[in-house]
Amino acid sequence: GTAQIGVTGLAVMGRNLARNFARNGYTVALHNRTASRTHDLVEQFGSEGSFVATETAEEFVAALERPRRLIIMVKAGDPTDAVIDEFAPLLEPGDVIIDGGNAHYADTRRREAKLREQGIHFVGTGISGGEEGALNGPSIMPGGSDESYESLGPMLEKISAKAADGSPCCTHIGGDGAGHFVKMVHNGIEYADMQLIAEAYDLLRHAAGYEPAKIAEIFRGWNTGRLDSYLIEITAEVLAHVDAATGKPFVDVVLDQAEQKGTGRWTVQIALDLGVPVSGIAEAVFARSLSGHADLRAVGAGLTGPSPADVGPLDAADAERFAAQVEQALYASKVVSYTQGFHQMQAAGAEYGWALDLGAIAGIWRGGCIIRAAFLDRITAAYAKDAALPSLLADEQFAAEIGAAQDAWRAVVSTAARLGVPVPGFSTALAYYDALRAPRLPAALTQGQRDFFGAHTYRRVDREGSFHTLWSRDRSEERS
Ligand code: NBP
Repeated sequence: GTAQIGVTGLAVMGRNLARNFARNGYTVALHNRTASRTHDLVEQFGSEGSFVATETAEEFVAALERPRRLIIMVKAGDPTDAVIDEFAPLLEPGDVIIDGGNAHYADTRRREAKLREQGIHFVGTGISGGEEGALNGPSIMPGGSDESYESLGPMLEKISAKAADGSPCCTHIGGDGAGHFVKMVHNGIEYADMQLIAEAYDLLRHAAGYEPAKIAEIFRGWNTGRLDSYLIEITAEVLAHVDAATGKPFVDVVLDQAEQKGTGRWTVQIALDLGVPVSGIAEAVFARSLSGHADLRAVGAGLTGPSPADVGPLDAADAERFAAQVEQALYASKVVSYTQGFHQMQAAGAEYGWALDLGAIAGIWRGGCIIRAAFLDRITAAYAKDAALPSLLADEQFAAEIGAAQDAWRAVVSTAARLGVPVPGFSTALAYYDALRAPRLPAALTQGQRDFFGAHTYRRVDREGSFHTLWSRDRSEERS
């Protein structure tokens, strides 16, 4: 065969990825369960580069140069296993299967282990950026063996997005499921970012009393500063949009029930298993879930409490001051949610033996993906200064920035509480920050309660060992 790469699964993502490879000068073998998709691609886009259309699995494998590299871009889950089972028997040791779908990292670990027995490299690869990114340059997060990256890496780097400094948004993440794990956390952080932006909007709308068009302007202003990011940019676009049918702001005609596909939920589920507090991501997932419970919200409509309408909008000067405070609260909360997401990756690296380069991971999110942002350079810089940074909040610059933002952050959270505007993201981030700062936590009391009802024991601040108090007897203490 002559094709340097093959793509099987030619729906939107696979088709665009195949075109991206071809536009970058690679010969691309094409395959899809339903052959018409393959022929459609060649008919419509054949002139963009060199394609080899194939119909059967045997033809597809035969079209590939050795070692063979084939990308699976089918629906995640059972279809991925079905395709692996179809192709694996046709492959030889040294060949590389890349799964570019949104697989759960545990599935990737299982598939990698199984194919490794056959000498086949299985590279679970996170790909972010949707169909646009797949065509013009996504952020790419490949896991799998070091050896597989040697032959595959340069091709993936070539088709990836490029950051402002020209570096590719692709790096070898780590062994087996590391790529899909990191892609999952990326999505979790995306949920948190979106929730924080939504809360900022809600406060500007209801506490400051601004209209969506004005808020769009404010976001455009923020987008020239430290919050410069794709999500802030598109938020301004959405807020400025007017519904053609009604002439109302678009955001006012959309049903306020957010949906989700599940990667945010995975991030939180796994964080619970790893024992990592990712409260910002969790609140974002819960906020979407709560929004969808129309029944509960109907109950809530009858509950008493303050509302911004009782207070009325702020006067112009106060509204402007408040908007500046919201920017600070948003930035500080964002730093906290990235801190939590990076903690989760660090913990997973230790759990699964992945040597994750957290600075490089921030680096490849600078282009192509949904959370691309100027801010990521700062994270890369923090890890460049100290690769073993225990937390992003241990970085002097982040700590100083949050320190400077905190008065405004506290003012915003208390204003929200006073007016009855829900800000789960802002307030959980602040609670995390304050919990880390606290010289003593009430966890001591929790331990006492656990010992009381379940003899779960506790440790003391002044002596080594585990202790139990004989609560139902004379309340003397024994070593356990
Ligand atoms: P879909 O997720 O809609 O999957 C459609 C493709 O899967 C078609 O090629 C279909 O073949 C194939 N397929 C199915 Br379904 N069952 C199969 C089976 N049993 N055997 C062989 N092929 C099977 O496509 P997509 O939206 O392009 O996404 C592809 C992957 O990329 C997914 O894992 C997705 O989660 C991931 N992803 C998507 C995005 C995005 O923005 N859409 C972003 C990043 C990653 P057919 O044509 O014969 O039905």
